[in-house]
Amino acid sequence: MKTQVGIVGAGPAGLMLAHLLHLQGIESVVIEARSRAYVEQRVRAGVLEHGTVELLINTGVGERLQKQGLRHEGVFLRFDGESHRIDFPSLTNGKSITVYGQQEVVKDLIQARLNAGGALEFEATGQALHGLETDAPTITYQQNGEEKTLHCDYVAGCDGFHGVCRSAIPQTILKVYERVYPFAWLGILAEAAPSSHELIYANHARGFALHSMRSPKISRNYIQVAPNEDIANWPDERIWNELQQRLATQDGFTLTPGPLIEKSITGMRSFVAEPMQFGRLFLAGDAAHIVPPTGAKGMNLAIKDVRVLAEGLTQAYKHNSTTHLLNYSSTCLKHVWRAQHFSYWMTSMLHRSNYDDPYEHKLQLAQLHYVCSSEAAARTLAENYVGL
Ligand code: RFL
Ligand code: PHB
Repeated sequence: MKTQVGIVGAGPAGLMLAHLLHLQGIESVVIEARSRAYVEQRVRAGVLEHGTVELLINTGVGERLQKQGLRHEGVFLRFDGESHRIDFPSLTNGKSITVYGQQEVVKDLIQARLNAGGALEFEATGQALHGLETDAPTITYQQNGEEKTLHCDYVAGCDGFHGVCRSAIPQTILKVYERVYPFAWLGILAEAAPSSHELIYANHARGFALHSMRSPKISRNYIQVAPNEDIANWPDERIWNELQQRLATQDGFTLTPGPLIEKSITGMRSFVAEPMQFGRLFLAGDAAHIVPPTGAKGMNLAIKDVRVLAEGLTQAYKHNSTTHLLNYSSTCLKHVWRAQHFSYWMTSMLHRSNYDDPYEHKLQLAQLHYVCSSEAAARTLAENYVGL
């Protein structure tokens, strides 16, 4: 098989790249390790930045998003039993965010890909990259018991944090920056009407909690737990009880419970691999960087990367200019590090990293009061949250 761009991974990064390239008349093949059903059901992100929403709409994949997405103009920060609202439009020249599940974005992009007649290979495993320093790289893999080879001009490594592409960059070249946090998130998806019309981020003595949603009938909640926590220790009732305690207010907020659809624990990590390019290989999204989910940045960053990559590839194919492509890594690392800082800052302000450290808690409260009382500080949160 031969194509122009070989894309490894059918997450938001890989699928959006294939879509943007298709709109420019550039051919690609997307190779995905899992099945279509698996990638369409995987519950993950929920918050789309203003620019992500605009891109999806402007490139023709925003129809369901416009019907089903929930436009939010603010979030609540909750601490000391009180809620404080950060208003996005007034602080960011009218911008907002949209709550729409990542798996819905993935479904929309898969549908667009299939409608366009583009190649999308599911259940393809054992990927290996070859000839990245030549102008004719190849990707080998297995599918249906057959050995296959894809010949291409460029390889896009969009295979997430646990993928194989990043390790194709020699250790002598790749520099990794990393922080692992001493806590994890236990997340639930529940058949329960949201108890607030906007997201609530809570700093509580018992640990962080987040109330989010997917639709008027489905809520999505998270609580901070120990990194090595066993999900078996968390029967549904204990989770609801803990959420209620951490989200409680002096004026009696009550959380509506309901049957769980999904429950899982995710570790929290900050990670950047530099450079994001090696020869003809370009890493995008979680394959190159991870942020803790507190700032809701991961998927949005993945989309930003492939926007830059699609532009670089378009310049290379249509205008015979590789300047954009050669600057790919340095261009992306600017937005990557901004999001790294914001995610780290939100995470540090809202979680208990040491329950025996009253000084840490006092500092967090001082920062939260500042964010909720100074317009300059509130704007810093708002403009980063809706996307710079
Ligand atoms: P993905 O989504 O991991 O997709 C990678 C794809 O590659 C496949 N793959 C391979 N395919 C072929 N060969 C191989 N060797 C392969 N190895 C892996 C995988 O099966 C998969 O289909 O990466 P991508 O596209 O870079 O997208 C990144 C986002 O998924 C991620 O950053 C977000 O989910 C992070 N995130 C959030 N981001 C936001 O923007 N807003 C949020 O509100 C938000 N909330 C979250 C989150 C992530 C969370 N978890 C579970 C980590 C909340 C949570 C709890
Ligand atoms: C979600 O709805 O899944 C969600 C919302 C906000 C975050 C992270 C996840 O910061």
